[in-house]
Amino acid sequence: MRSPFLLLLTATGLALAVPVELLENGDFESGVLSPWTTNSWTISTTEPHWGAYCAFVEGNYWIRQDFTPVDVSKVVSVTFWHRQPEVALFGIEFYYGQSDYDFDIIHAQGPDWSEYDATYLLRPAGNLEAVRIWGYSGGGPDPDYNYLDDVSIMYDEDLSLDQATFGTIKALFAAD
Ligand SMILES: [Ca+2]
Repeated sequence: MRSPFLLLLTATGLALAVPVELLENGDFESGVLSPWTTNSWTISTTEPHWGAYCAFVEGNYWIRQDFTPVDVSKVVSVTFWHRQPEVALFGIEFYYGQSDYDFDIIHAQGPDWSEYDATYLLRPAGNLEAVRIWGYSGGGPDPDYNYLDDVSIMYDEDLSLDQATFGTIKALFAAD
């Protein structure tokens, strides 16, 4: 679906800004965790959201990916798929420096795979350099299982956050 639209934009001679994926192996389809780092998560083949692999942990442990720092105002989306059978909560952290980070709690949406959009948790300014996602412990009598798949951070060096909305598309059509 993407190609015809991009070709159309190219044909009109407009500047072409294509968001790029900042994370590597966000779908875990390499079959190993690298370049993710962790203190307990493992690769799992149990009902991944997509493909053959996802990441899994039991308990309150983290999985993290570092990348070359980018202007956070040009990050257009942070999304991931998460499955937590016990439907409790989990944590997410965004790093803007080695020890400069924000921690937020996200409540699980349901026992099955759910897509989460964490874009709203980003700061308006700064250099984003890592994301870290936590499991949890407690919350009920069942095992504290967490599954993670299809983690994505999209970055567009040509667009600011407010421009990188559907308003940009509308403006393009209005220009005709
Ligand atoms: Ca996968």
